[in-house]
Amino acid sequence: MSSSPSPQTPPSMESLILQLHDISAVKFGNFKLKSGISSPIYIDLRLIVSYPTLLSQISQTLISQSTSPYDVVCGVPYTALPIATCISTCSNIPMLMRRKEVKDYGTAKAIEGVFKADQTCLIVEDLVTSGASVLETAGPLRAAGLKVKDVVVMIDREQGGRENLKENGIELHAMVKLSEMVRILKLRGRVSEEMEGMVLKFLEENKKVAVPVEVKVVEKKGRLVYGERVKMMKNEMGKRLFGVMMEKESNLCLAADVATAAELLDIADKVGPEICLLKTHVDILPDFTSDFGTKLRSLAEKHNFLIFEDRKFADIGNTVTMQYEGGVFRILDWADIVNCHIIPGPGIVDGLKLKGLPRGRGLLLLAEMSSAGNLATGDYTAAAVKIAEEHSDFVIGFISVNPASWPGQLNPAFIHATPGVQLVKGGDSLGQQYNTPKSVIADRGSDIIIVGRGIIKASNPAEAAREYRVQGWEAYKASCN
Ligand code: 5BU
Repeated sequence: MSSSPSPQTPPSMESLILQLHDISAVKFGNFKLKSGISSPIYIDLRLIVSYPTLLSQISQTLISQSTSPYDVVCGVPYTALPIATCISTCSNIPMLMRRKEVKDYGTAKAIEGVFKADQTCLIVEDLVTSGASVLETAGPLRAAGLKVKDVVVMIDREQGGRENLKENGIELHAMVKLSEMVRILKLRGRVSEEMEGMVLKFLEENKKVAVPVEVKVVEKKGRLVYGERVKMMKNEMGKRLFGVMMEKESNLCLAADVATAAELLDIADKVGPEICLLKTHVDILPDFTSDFGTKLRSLAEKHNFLIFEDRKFADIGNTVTMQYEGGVFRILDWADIVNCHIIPGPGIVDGLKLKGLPRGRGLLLLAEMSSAGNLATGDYTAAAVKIAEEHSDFVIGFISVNPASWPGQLNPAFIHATPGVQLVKGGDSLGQQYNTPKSVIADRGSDIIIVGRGIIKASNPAEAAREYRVQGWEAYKASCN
């Protein structure tokens, strides 16, 4: 490398660009990009870790960009991590790290480091094409409550990143644009005029690289109201559920885990006015009789709630058709909604849909669970989202715990129902973990609180249910503003 200015003096842009060319971080020729298209220019900024002076100079140049004030910095993994570290140590501003592998934002830590919600985080990136990688980092930072307004980047490839980021409330500050960089290299005799022309033509022809839908994140300004979301729901039962929630101003589901069918019908009648949904475990009722479904349905009609049998189907498609329709319980006849694990793969949804869709039923997928140490995390949760999208005629949403922290934007058509809710945070002796109605609805982005023992063990279950309903609904209204 040529002699460089001291690390304290920001070097000229031209010197930085020439140094990047010297170390072959910028190459010209014919390269096949990850997207499959051929490019006359290739940029590999991973190399800069081997050139500490250059790394430090680049970091200083990035700090000198004028952005909104920030409290913490976070590099987009992996190439920008050392740059962010340099920025942090030079400016004495704390750094955060986003874990790339952790998709289980519900329970595991997606963000490492110390911060407070409402602090502003500056994102640091090496190269921006569409802006998708920046958005993948902005998502979990915002889910953790941080504000993300700016990203500083070494090179802007001018292929739509600036616009895509702007749409998501993030301003791009680039050290240099790709076209400027090539112009400087041509002026300095590093590339021919012909090559400059090829690169400019390539940029012109590839101006807009779209961001995949799943990584678009919008700043959490307030959630869409149920009245808007109901229009996006494809399944009729899902539409009805949104309807009941709005009519009754209730996002409360009672988990009616009582000792007998008689008690269940009794509590359903008492708590009915407060709930949008009543959840059963029909296989725990010793006095189940074949008219149970008819009796429960008449209470559901009387109080305008839907019935959700928490059966958690988990077998192959063919078997679940029989479990859903047949046996002693004949769940299909009386349950508006059932749920299933996705461990067997999408065939389980096909099986349940075969029976349920013609009867106008809906399905919730278990994307997360509330119990400590459960395995419905990360890629499993992501797979549930994918299956739901592919079966949105039948799937109405998810059993989830912290949907606000899932990567990417949530599809507002889907309803999230969350178990593990009590008025105070805590747990039981068998692994259940409780969050409050407010934290579940307002912070974790869920729609429905599922409450069992918080209501059924209360001295006055109807009164307790009213309290849960009011808290849940207030949290929903607050999160819409
Ligand atoms: P509780 O009494 O509020 O802890 O009851 C919770 C209910 O939700 C109970 O019926 C469970 O079977 C159900 N549940 C849950 O607690 N956690 C989960 O992840 C799922 C269901 Br899925």
